[in-house]
This record gives sequence, structure tokens and C-alpha cells, in this order.
Amino acid sequence: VKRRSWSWQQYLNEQKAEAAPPTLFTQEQSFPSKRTGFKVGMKLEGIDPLHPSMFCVLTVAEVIGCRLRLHIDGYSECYDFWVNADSADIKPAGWCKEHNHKLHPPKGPSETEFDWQDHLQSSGYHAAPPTLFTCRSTDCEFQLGMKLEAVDKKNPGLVCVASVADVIDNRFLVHFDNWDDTYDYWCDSSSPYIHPVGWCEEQGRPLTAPQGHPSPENFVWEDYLQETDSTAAPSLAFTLRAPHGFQLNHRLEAVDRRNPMLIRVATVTDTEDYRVKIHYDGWSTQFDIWLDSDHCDLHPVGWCQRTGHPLEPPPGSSPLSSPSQGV
Ligand code: MLY
Repeated sequence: VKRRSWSWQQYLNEQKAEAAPPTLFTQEQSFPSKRTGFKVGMKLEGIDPLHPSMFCVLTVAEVIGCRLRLHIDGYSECYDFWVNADSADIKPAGWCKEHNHKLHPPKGPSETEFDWQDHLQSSGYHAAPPTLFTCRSTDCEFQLGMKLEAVDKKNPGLVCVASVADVIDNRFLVHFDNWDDTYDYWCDSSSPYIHPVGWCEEQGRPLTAPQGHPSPENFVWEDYLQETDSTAAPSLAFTLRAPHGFQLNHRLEAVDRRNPMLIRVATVTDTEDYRVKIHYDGWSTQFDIWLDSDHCDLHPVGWCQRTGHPLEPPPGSSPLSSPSQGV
């Protein structure tokens, strides 16, 4: 009863707070135009969040509103992950073959000769119809193998020698030279985390050389490009976006980092040009997290209701009928 009667409007009034204006959110964060058609049991291909360079065979394990829990076929449920149904990280069965990408087959005996027809037949499941995938197809000036300087998001103090390791539609995979793919991330040309070759020198900042470089202090781009027979991504390809417009105290809906099945009432409690600090209302500040402002787990007020997803109200916040809490 309490849950059903919790209301954003009343809460915002009580808190004398404002909802973050819907215009501050990206298209992916905003209200989807239609209900998702994904159903439990449908199979598809998609990016493994722990290995962003790998495409895996996936099954829809749960659907809540327009969010999907995806299971990686042949692996433990502990690797299941949540995505929005319109995520660019998922593709229909057969996409990899058609687009010359390696598909990481389910663990098991037939690992080497994975075949979608056989896999569907033996599992008794169906492939998700291609029409369910939001298609996007804009071009990208970043090409496979081009070099750049990129922030290591896991060690944000480091700007490192990096390469374009994959390109799909308008996004590309940033890979750090001679490191494993766990540092990789997908971004587009407007990302604040990428810079053209020579940027560090221009800024008077240290550039982290590729792992194992014989003389990391004396890294020279010109030599490296020659040694690796590669080219620099053209500086005009970098289209840095404007800083976000979120402000302190703006309210929004945010996926709970520790239990990504849940979406909570949240507040922006600090900002940088391209990041926001998210506080889960009613919870200790020890759970606050910094996220990119365009992170797909942030949504405008009303998103849950519009998409048919439960929203977790702040613990202990008043239901509709009770008197509002003291000031
Ligand atoms: N201390 C870390 C730093 C890793 C940095 C990797 N970047 C450059 C991709 C480590 O040695 O594991």
C-alpha cells in the first residue's frame, strides 16, 4: 500500500526539490517511444560487460518494464546483467557473422563449431526478432586501428596510448595498447575521455606509454606510429560534447549500483563537467557514486512509471496520507 501511494509530486513538494528537466537526459536515458517486445527465453547476441571486446550468445532471462536481464549462454547466472531494451550493446542472432565480428560461443562441447540454427533447435528457444532491436546507423570517422590518447576510466588519472579496436555504427571501442580488454570501453566521437595524438604534450601532461614499452619516459608518437604501421585518428574526428546541465539537488531515477534490478529515487549531490554524483535518497552517503552524466542507468523522474518498472521510494519516506515531515 505504502509503495503504491508514494508520489514523486508530493515528494518533490515536501523536499522543496526539483526534478532534473527531461531535456538534460540523452535519448537513451529518456522515455522509450514504445513498449519492448523482448520476451523471456528469446536469444540474441551482445557485448559482455566484463569484456567489452567480446560478443556473446545471450538469452533474455527476465523482463521488467523496458529493462532486460540477459544471461550469457553456457556461463553461470552470476554473470547475468541488466540492459535497457534499446541498448546499442545488443544485436539480433546472426549479426556477428554478417558484420565480421567474432561471436564468443557458449561454453560447452560444440564451442568450435557454433551454429545458431543448431543452438536454437537444441535449446528449443527462438531468436529475438530483429525488429525488436533499435537500429542506428550513423557513420563514424574513427577507423579500426587508428591511434589516440584516452583516459583509462578505471584509473582516471591516466591518459594513455590507445587504439580503435572495433567500430559499430557511430560507436567505437577504445583499447589500451598491450593491455587486456578489461580496460576497454565503447564511446562515440563526442566523448570527453578521448583526445587526438599529441594532446598530452600540448597540455603538458604525462602520457602513459603502451605496456612493456622499452622506454616509457621517451615515448615518441611518430616512431610508434611507424613501428606499428598505424595512423593517428584525425583531430577533426573529435567532437567534444558540451558539459551536461545537471544541477545540485536535481532529482532523478537511478539504477541501484549494488542491486541493478532496482531503480531508486536519487539526487544529484555534486557535479563535474561530464559527471554527476548520485545519492540514493534515504540511504547513507557511503553508497553515493560518480557516474558519467550520459550513463544509461540514469533516467528522468517518471521513467519507471512510464515504462512499467517499479520505483524504490526512499526508505521511510512518507506515504500520501501521512503528514509531511518537519522542516
Ligand atoms: N595499477 C594498475 C594500472 C593499470 C593501468 C592500465 N591502463 C593503462 C590501461 C595495474 O598495473 O594494474
